[in-house]
Amino acid sequence: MTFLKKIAAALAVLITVGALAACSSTQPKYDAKEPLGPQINYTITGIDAGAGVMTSTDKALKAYGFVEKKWQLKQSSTAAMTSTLQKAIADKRPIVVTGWTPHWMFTKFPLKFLKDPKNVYGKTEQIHTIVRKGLKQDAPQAYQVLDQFHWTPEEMSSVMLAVNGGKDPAEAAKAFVKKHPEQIAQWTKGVTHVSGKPKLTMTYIAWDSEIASTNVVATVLRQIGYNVTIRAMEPQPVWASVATKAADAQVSAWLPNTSAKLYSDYKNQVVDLGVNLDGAKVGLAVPKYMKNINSIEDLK
Ligand code: PBE
Repeated sequence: MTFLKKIAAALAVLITVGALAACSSTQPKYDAKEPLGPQINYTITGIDAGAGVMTSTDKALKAYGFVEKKWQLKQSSTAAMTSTLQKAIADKRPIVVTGWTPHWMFTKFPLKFLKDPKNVYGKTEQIHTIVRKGLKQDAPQAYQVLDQFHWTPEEMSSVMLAVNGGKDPAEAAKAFVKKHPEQIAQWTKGVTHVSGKPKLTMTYIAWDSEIASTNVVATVLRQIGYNVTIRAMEPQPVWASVATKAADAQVSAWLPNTSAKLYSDYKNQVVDLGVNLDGAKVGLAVPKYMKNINSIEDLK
């Protein structure tokens, strides 16, 4: 018996040690005394290829002379990027990501934007509402709501956080609309209820910010009587759908920088209703514990 007990105890110790070893990461923590590049394989963790922040980061790598210094931008998705970020932060490992606000990554993680002395990403961004030509004549009430839709980064973040917390986007949008009657009154000022359930289509890119804004606007348009369909697609088809009148509106044009290419390709075929959100920002970001990395120049 005692012998068996001893074996059992030894096994327990072995299992515990093994489990601990498996838990603790093999990758080292951020070392402020060493150059950053080799610590992260000269890699910036990015998102999907179609995103404007990826185009801007390619430009930044060139502008700061990092391409020759073997820096590279890794493609993934917002979900993969934020998951990699979360793991790195849990272990205090170094990481550089493509970042933007409004987004819950800045609420959930201790992140900071890197200064951008060459101004590749621009200072701040605005998000514009884009509608199809002829919408004003065909659906004046919807046009007016889309034209009057305007909110703050904090408000958009609150919906994004709810969705990130597991809420269905349509439910999160409904909850927001219910909680902000004065705001909705402004968006629907002078608008009358429409009859006959006219159809309306909005297209969007399945980024957290666009999921939030599109669902909120769709909820308000439904309340005034429209039969609204929302369709997720890639960035280029979102613009093309509004240009060809296959869709009526989209609320996800990040300008003047992030969506610049698509905006210049399509601006003559769509109607720009102007800013729906002010004070968005795009750039490179790192965890705050990387104290001596404060500018893109510091990646050198
Ligand atoms: N984003 C979020 C998008 C716009 C919205 C910053 C990832 C981009 O085009 O980069």
